[in-house]
Amino acid sequence: DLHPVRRALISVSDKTGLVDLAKELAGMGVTLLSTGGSAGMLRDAGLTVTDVADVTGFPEMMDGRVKTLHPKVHGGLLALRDNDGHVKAMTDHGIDPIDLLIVNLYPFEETVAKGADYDTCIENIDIGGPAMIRAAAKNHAFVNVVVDVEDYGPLIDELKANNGQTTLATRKRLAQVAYAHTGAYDAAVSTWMAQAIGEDTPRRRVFAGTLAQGLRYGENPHQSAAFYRDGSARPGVSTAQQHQGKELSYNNINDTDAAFELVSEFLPANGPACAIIKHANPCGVARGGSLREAYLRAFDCDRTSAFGGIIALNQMLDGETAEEIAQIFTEVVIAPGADDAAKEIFAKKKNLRLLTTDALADPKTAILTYRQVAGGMLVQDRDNGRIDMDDLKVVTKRAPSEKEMADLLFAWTVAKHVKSNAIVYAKDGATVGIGAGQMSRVDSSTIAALKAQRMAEETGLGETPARGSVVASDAFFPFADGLLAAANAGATAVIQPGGSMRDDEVIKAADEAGLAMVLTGMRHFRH
Ligand code: 93A
Repeated sequence: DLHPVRRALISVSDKTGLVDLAKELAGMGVTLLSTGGSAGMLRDAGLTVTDVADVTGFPEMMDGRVKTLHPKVHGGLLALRDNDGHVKAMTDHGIDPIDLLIVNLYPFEETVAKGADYDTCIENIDIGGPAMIRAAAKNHAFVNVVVDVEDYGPLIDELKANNGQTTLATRKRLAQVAYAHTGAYDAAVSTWMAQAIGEDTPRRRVFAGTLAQGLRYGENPHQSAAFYRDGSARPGVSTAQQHQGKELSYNNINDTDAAFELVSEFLPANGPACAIIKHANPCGVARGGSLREAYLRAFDCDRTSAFGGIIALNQMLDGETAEEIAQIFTEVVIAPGADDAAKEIFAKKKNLRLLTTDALADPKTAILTYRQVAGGMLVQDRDNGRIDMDDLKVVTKRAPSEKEMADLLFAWTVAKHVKSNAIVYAKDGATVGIGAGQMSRVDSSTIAALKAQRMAEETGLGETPARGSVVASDAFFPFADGLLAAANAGATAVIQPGGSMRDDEVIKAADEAGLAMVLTGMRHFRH
């Protein structure tokens, strides 16, 4: 299944490594064909190149829209070398076989990212390139197709090791990558077009990704798994730099993402913030004071659960905070930077993974989120919903104090990142009890109050920190019972969307219990 490379066609937009590759090929006696810009560059480097225009007998025309779309090219790529009819067709029409195709496409996504106008984006849709890539990939029995600069080196190595030939296994692998490449390219075009023409629900939608890393296993050891990037390069776990520790696992990546998205809600300008995540839910979040204090107060919320957790910080990790974090076992720490003192302290904790990003994630970036269901995908805008003071409606006789209001907004922000039904108690800019993921809101309330009680025991507080706290609910209280549970636990103020048929009943109960309550008019389900 070895097949020789005698004739190569080179047509690349990204000309990185091109000359070195072509020199190696020429050195092995491979004939080089090439299109305008690529041919010019190779000639400038002193190489002998045949213009594709001379092969086809047609000049490149229509601003380059038609360069390689010709039977002399496509016949050379598609002909089965062991098929008499195909061989006769080649002879009859003067078509020479092409054994190697080196193509990378017009930079469509880069053009869109630069904010180019509609016509410029359209002009950057490559047609001839994908046509050749798909042809060469189909004929991988004989033809090699290379679409990634990173494959140049291994290709040359293989040709050298096999006397100018490649194996069928290599050509199959290259073909698989090639089809993913053209597929992703058209996915990018289609995604851009949907947006450009204002189509929120296009009849067809495509998704694409590039392997970031293979994972040892998935959510459980019997599931294989991998991590793919979507090309958006959003700050977070997909772009972070890992300084130490074992490879991230599937669950680590999922939890680290949840932690970083949550902590990114808190602007560094408003002070340090820390979120500790277990199983994609926060088990403690705090803001204000020093970074070390924010960590310690997040930790205090649920010390037991924080063990083996994932910590996200909204500011550069410093030595004194690292010192505290190093006291217990933590899986991952992610922050927008870490100073030398922090790195030195962590260096002694071999199992701790330290990740740094260049920036926090912008919680307002409009992106789509996807969820798989049997036979399909659910697509929605990411929950970018945010409220400020103007959106809040005080519905009780008593209005929240300034301090209560600050804690209400904090608790509400955290609740957005807690699996529904979410109940979050907060006090002095820190969570003191979180109830997550229950099927009944009352159960979430009970668990949150229980957690606050547990916090009192773990930290040696005289009474439950729920006393004098505020409480957030991600969706409305359908009955007064959930609200009363919060009042009984000691909460003094409540934030919730409102909108229940029994709002009046719930408001009346709040008034009777002396609670201050604000309605957001916005819900934060998270399932
Ligand atoms: O406009 S095209 O879609 N029409 C073509 O026939 C064609 N053939 C190759 N673009 C075409 N290409 C692309 O030109 C290649 O995919 C590559 O990205 C680029 C290389 O052009 P040059 O060698 O002139 O820099």
